[in-house]
Amino acid sequence: MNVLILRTKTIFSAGLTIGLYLLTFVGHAQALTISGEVSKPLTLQSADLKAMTHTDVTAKDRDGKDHTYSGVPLVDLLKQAGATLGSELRGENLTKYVVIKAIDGYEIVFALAEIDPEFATRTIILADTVDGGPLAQGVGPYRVVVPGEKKPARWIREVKSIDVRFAK
Ligand SMILES: Nc1nc2c(c(=O)[nH]1)N[C@H]1C(S)=C(S)[C@@H](COP(=O)(O)O)O[C@H]1N2
Ligand SMILES: [Mo]
Repeated sequence: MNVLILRTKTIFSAGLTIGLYLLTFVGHAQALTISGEVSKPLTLQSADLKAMTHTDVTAKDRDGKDHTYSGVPLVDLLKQAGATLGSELRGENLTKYVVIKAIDGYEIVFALAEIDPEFATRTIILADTVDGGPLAQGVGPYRVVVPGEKKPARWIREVKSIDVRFAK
């Protein structure tokens, strides 16, 4: 009887361990949602992002060394979700902004016009690799990289969602 309980416990804790490992893995393969003021709300898996055209951004990190981030321009992600960009970015659509949220609750904002290449001179990306490899745990799987910004405070780590809103 006691042996049976012990075995059950062993099997249970083994299952729990495997479950936790799987969770870590699934957590790293985090999906990205794009929602709000868009015509086609989306959930992208890491394979979907990987398949999209990437742009490189080289910038200095906290270590003072150059690192090359590769990622999908935010404009392409938002276009895929049907955000009002390009010729549609005028009038009241210019009051739209994008809220990007991270797993730890950190949030940052860009005006839609900061992301549109007809306005912006820089390309903001959602990076999925740095120097050819995946982003570190606690940074990735996705991080926003903003070229030319003096402070990296909007380089939001562990991005989980992008929400387009009207400022009214
Ligand atoms: N998810 C998340 N991203 C974040 C932050 C945060 O607290 N949470 N802090 C920001 C701030 S204020 C800075 S200065 C940079 C620091 O980036 P680093 O840790 O790569 O140097 O990350 C930014 N991205
Ligand atoms: Mo910061």
